[in-house]
Amino acid sequence: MTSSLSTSTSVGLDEIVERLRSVTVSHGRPELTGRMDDVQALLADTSVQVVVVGQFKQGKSALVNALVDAPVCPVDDVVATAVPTAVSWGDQPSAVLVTEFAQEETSIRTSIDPRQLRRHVTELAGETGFAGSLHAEVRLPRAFLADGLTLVDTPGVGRAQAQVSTNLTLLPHADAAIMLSDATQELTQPEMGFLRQAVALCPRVTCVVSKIDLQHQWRAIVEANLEHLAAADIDVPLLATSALLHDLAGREHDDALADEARVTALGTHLREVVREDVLAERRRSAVDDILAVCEHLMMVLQAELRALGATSGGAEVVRELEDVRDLANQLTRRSARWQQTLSDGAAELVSDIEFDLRDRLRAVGREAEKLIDDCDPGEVWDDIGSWLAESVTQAVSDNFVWAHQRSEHLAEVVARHFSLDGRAAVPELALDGTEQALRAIGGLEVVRSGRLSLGQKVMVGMKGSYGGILMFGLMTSLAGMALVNPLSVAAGLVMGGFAYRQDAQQRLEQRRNEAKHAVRRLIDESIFQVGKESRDRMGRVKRVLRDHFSAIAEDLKRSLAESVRAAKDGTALPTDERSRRAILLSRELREIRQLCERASAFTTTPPTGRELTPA
Ligand SMILES: Nc1nc2c(ncn2[C@@H]2O[C@H](COP(=O)(O)OP(=O)(O)OP(=O)(O)O)[C@@H](O)[C@H]2O)c(=O)[nH]1
Ligand SMILES: [Mg+2]
Repeated sequence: MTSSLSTSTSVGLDEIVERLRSVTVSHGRPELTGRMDDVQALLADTSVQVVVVGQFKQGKSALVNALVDAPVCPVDDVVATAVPTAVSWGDQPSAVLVTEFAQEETSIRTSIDPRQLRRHVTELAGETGFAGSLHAEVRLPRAFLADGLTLVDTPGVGRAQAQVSTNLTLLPHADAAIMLSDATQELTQPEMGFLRQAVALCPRVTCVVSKIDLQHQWRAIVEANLEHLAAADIDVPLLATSALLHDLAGREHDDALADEARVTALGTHLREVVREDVLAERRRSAVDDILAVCEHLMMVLQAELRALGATSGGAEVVRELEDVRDLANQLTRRSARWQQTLSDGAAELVSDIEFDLRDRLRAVGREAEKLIDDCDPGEVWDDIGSWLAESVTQAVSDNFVWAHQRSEHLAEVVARHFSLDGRAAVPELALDGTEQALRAIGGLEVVRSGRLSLGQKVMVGMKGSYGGILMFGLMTSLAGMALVNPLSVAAGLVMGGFAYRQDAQQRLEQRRNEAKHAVRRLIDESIFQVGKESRDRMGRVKRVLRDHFSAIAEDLKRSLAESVRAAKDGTALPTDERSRRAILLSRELREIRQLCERASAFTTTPPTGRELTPA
């Protein structure tokens, strides 16, 4: 067992990884070598994906174009973006349409002419006929993208409810997000709702007030938005831009106008703050892995050193070996508890999520009933239907986001079983779209409009007036008048009107009852369908976590077995070789410790200032 370690103070993280990797090779630990390969790949990855999200027509595509200084994403007053489009660096302009299938690894890639993107990524494309999800990948030779930045233009939220879900599913995989809201008005309720979800799913969200050229008072809008963010306790930077002015400034080579457009400032923020933060986090995660691998290696070295330190052949050797075995068993028991934590945690999670879903949807139901009590549902049933669809979608996606956060928390709790200081990697969890669950919900039943035809109105009135004429006619006939006389006809008219009004009230009540029943049925069905989907989803999350942590448990088991083996080997050595071996191992141990320390120093780099104000 020799090592190629040397002590140098100016060693970079890559070099530490390289050295540690060679130690894992010399120790014959392929699983640890594999982990170091992953760390190398992580450090080599400088790509940073930023998704641009926001409501419909806020200028998302125009902003992406302004940032890359090229008319790549289709911008239009009417025709909307329908397919997420990732724009990244390439030495030649190119575009590919990618269809992915959820249950399969395969995807279909079709090259297209980048100038024809409009035909493929907007509403003009129509349905693809594929069941999978579609996105486009565009490559451009632009300096702004050269160091790995990828901008993803997305369909606007708000036109189709399903879009909320598609955009939400993009967020957990993205490194950062830009949430756009134009300067024509302050952040709206739905925008705040979406922003809250975005912040929960994506670690670096930047708010952008777009189209400031349209609004003289844009600073007031920015101020108001900052207040909304503070009131909602959302701590994200907020910038203001105008893609239009940026474009104009570019064409006229007007630097002052370019400054006013502020798109360059946003670009600088993305590259210098957001990108740096992403890379720093990658470094932190690499350091965590390095420390974990060091721990595994040191465990084996320490076990052998202890065994070597024992007096040869005596009872001390046996005791040392037993100690190492004890330690091994203790650690195995500790890590065995993770399975229990995972299954208990997952069961608790399922019931909490179901409770949360029921709670949210029932609240929507109660609000709908209140609305129905205040109106004639027959007249505004379509409006109630759209309100209900929007509210159910919001409630379900809030529930999905919450479930996602809870699952991530569960992964962290399980991870604590694997290391003394709770440092173990947690897997990335995907957020499933809500559309599957929402699609399964049947529509809202129709409630009659309550409008009567002229014939029906006459019939209702006649029923009342006939009774009136008869009653008064009989009374007046006692006074010697004819059955149908002016008095009895007048009474008939009054009673006819009364009957009509009473009947209308009864029919309104009936419609309200029908409407409330329809709402209750829809809410119950939503709870059932979404609950089913939610249980399936938790099953998937549990499988991902179990596979991930089983692999970590395997590594730990291997290190423990190695420790016992190394201790045995150590005790079996003749006395004269023992001290030589002990010197070698101590040096190796010291060197690994030094690598650990140096690696740890990389996580203490001061964070870059992220506060940016638009003024
Ligand atoms: N005045 C002005 N108009 C802008 C600006 N940015 C975008 N627009 C206009 O706003 C409209 C919508 O712009 P898009 O970039 O297509 O908006 P979007 O958010 O991508 O829209 P969807 O993808 O359909 O949701 C277009 O008519 C643009 O010309 C801007 O900075 N200033
Ligand atoms: Mg667009």
